[in-house]
Amino acid sequence: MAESPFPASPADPRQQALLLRACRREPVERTPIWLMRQAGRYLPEYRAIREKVGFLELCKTPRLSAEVMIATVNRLGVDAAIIFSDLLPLLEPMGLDLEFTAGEGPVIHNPVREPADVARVHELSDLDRVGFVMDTVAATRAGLDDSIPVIGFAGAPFTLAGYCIEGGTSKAWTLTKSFMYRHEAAWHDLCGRIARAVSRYLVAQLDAGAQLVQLFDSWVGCLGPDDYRRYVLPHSRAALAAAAERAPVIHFATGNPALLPLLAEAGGSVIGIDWRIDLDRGWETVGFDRAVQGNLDPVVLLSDRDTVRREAHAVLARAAGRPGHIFNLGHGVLPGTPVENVLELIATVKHG
Ligand code: 1CP
Repeated sequence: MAESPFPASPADPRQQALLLRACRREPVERTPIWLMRQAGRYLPEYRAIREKVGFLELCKTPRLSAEVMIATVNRLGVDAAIIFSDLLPLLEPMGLDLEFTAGEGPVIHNPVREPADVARVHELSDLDRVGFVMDTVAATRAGLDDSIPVIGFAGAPFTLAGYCIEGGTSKAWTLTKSFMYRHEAAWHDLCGRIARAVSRYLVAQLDAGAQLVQLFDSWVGCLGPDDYRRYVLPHSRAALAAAAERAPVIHFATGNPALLPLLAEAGGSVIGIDWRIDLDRGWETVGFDRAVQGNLDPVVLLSDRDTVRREAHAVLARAAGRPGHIFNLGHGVLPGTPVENVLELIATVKHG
């Protein structure tokens, strides 16, 4: 486990980026930082673009998507660019009818509610219909310095199955969990289809020029460990395996720190930790032989600059200079976050 399967190639300057060295748990001169949802509604420049272009249309216009992330990275001075895209466009070529409605977020007009519905979730053999994502990866890569890795990403099987079944977002994911308990064979069939699609999609993003990928299991924290092991772990493992042979993989979830050792078991060279557990304790359960990412509460960024500095130092103190810490929030930047607090956080992590 301690040995990295992807040794640094000194011939490739991109592999020497700070963030990639941290993924490999090599010594670094300072902790790298990037933020989930670093390009979003809290930025006035982003809101100005969104006044002219719908969200899905923006995702499907690689030149604009790349521009949004490149401008954000340059403005914030973060150490990585995640591609500007979303979890859900992958579901469209699989047969789900997706719309982003103003104010309400994603809606799937033909949700999976009965076991028989799983048959209309297509295997994704051909990635052409999400080719715009690979074009976004390539355009983002082309617009940034070698020192800034480009992160590709996908939703994890549980989280994507959740949107398919609920037909949108949810607080408790009750329809999803009851489908899982009532129709176990159909659940595994659905998650198998999604895991195979995600696996191909992550590899295609690496082929297009991403240096690493992140798997977002944003809502799996509504499960306990036994259910994670039975219903989720095999699918997340299958979704990650092919990408993990090629590049670092960040495996991220929120909501239930008791799942951390199981996330690590499913795979990922870096495990994402949210704020519901202290970073050092979370890291211990993951194993100090694995890199971790996290874990400032995004709500801290709704406070003031002194509090932001204090809380950032608290996270760094818990990381205690061990190799393999990537600074991030425990979840995405919230709309309404003052940009000056985001800049203060980044300056604190970079310069103390
Ligand atoms: O402009 C808008 O109104 C759209 C807001 C927005 C943005 C900026 C959405 C809608 N998605 C995104 C971008 C996005 N989404 C990125 C790009 C990088 C960045 O902004 O820096 C990434 C990585 C995501 C991933 C994503 N989408 C996740 C995983 C991360 C997380 O927050 O857990 C999830 C759950 C989604 C679904 C999604 N996308 C958007 C909405 C409103 C939702 C629903 C969230 C929910 O279910 O409550």
